[in-house]
Amino acid sequence: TIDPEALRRRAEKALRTARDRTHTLTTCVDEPDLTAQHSPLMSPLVWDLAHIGNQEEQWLLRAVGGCDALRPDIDPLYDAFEHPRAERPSLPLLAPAEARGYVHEVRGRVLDILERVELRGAPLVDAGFAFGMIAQHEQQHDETMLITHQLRRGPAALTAPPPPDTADGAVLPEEVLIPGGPFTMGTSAEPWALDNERPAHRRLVPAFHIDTTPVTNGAYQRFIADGGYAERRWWTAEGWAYIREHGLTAPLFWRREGGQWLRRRFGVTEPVPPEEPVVHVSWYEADAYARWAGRRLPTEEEWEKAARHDPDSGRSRRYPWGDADPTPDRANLGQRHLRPAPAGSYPRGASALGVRQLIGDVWEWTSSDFLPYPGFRAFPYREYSEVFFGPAYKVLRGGSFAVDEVACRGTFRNWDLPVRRQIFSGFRTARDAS
Ligand code: AVJ
Ligand code: FE
Repeated sequence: TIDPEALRRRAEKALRTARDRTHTLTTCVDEPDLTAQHSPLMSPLVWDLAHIGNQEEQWLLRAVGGCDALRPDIDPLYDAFEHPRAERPSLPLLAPAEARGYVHEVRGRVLDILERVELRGAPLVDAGFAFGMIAQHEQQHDETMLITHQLRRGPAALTAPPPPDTADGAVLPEEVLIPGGPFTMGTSAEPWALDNERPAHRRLVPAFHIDTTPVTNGAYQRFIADGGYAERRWWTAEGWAYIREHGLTAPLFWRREGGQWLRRRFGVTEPVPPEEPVVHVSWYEADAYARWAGRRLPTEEEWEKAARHDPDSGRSRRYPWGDADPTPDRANLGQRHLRPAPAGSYPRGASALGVRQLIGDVWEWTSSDFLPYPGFRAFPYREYSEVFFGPAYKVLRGGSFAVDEVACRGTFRNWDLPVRRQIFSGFRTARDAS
């Protein structure tokens, strides 16, 4: 058990870190850019802003604090299930100044509640869960807003230094053998783990090989140059239909000019760097690449075993490197750098068996459908995970440069439709050991 004062400070810091990022993402463009819809796939930035405040109001002021609703009238506007993203610009949304005032008002009251509520007992407050959940929710929308920024046309609004050079000069093997046997998947101990990560359970995973690093732009270019997008045999039936219908020939934001690949990233066009992990590919493209390479995507349990299993102790760690929280020398997280680091970076973030960059850089597609673990219980609301379980959604693991550490760990599960590629999605490949 953690000292209640330390828990309060941790919750306060997580909320503050999220709000600082939200502030940057919603003040770096002018009013018309906040209320515009930059892509039918995304909400206007000002919707995300007020939705962040509305979720915080519902869970921390009303559910935890027992307060009356501050703005019950706006609940339906910011309910993600009532209005699909494409519809949101036509709603009577709060204007930017009103939205800012609203989230500020909610936060002030939340900090008062955090000082007086006992962070023990009922599952919603135990170990500060609801505060952690809301910090994660805001950070997830900060990633969503960064995607909106990437889709936005026009000059750069955000800048960040490139990732530090952490390469250790080691000659890395292409792949790492993960021995067969049981391991513990999921968690019952991590206090702020969300419902879909629970409970911890044993899984038998046969031996397999997994790429030491995510697949790079250079490797992906060889797939393109080899006619990967033109050859039916690498693709599933759905994947082939999808790339044909949309005329896809490269990752999103790439363009061929003068014999080289260029891409637009946060308002700047640059040559595609061959050593960086590929990003903005759909599950269909990741799956086709793996087949072309004579390999396959890892399953979700293979990914988690590679990331957490310590063969010496037999236990599962919180992160590849151990149980300590992420640090800037171990993983590229938190929008500190607005790009993935070159493949092979972050030796200090390697797993027990030497797999690198499992946490941060790019989300990694797995072959698995998004399904509940044995013993799953929806908490605290069915709409977080449960309504998405089934074959429509594929699981992504490991977080990206755009995810904050509060919403990223060895057990964290993300999911999306296999057609999606505006997200910061990459992948690595695997093969059976037999
Ligand atoms: C877990 C990233 C799929 O953004 O749709 C945000 C997170 N849930 N608000 C999403 C979420 C409710 C969710 N993902
Ligand atoms: Fe949300």
